[in-house]
Amino acid sequence: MPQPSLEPVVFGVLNVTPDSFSDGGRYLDRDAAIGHGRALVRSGADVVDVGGESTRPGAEPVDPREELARVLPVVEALVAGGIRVSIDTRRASVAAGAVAAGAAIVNDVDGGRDPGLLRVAADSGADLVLMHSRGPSARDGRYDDAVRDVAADLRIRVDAAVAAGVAPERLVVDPGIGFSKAPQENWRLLAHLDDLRIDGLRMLVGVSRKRFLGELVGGPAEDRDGVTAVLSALLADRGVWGLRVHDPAGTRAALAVVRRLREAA
Ligand code: PMM
Repeated sequence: MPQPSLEPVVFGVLNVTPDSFSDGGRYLDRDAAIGHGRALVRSGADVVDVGGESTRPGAEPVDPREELARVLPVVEALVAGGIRVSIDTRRASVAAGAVAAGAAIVNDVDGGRDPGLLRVAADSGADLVLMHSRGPSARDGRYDDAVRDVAADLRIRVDAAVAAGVAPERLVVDPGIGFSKAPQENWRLLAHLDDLRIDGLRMLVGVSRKRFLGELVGGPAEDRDGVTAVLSALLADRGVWGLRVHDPAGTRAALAVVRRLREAA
């Protein structure tokens, strides 16, 4: 089997929220958010993933108008600067506004459960990331077998998106690490990504700074960038198409290490 290219698409995380778990409040100011989006690209991101609603367990839902008001000026400014933007939202209206402003990718942590969001993706021709989740908290998931169940859930989401008119080549699946999964379920999913593949669709994985990594290194979420980089590079080595990270430079460096090792083999 040919080796994966080790040139994954790196998504830099930009949360324009007061309450996201690792960077909440830092980029709620518009100029700070735009500046950080540009910095993410300078440090190695191919795409900036802009979100206006925290997905942390227990977070207050945001009115979609407020969510759009947070993200739209940021999307507009980044797109105007030639940056490829993904909009991280569960809401059709937010997806529509961001895509109209030039976002190329809709990243939905609800896996396209809202038919309106699927219509936006179908009509716009934007790429669509369908992330797996049964809810934001680890307690929301009840699995007989996490790998089999997540694969079956994702298949349903993919079929719904295709039925709504989204071309399969525009779809990306994501196992939703940390969403409705206990730590050992996250690790099992990561160890069995090949069993989650659907029809050769691209796969995005986001492990960055997540709580299950906190068991490996103590301290605050920002201290998990090192383990995030190592794990992300290992996932790229297994053929993952996209990596969603807070610290693109660290992941780029880890990818370079794996590449050197391969070349020397
Ligand atoms: N994780 C978060 C938010 N959005 N989107 C995708 N596709 N995959 C993820 O794993 C994912 C996501 C939560 O992390 P954050 O609060 O650091 O943004």
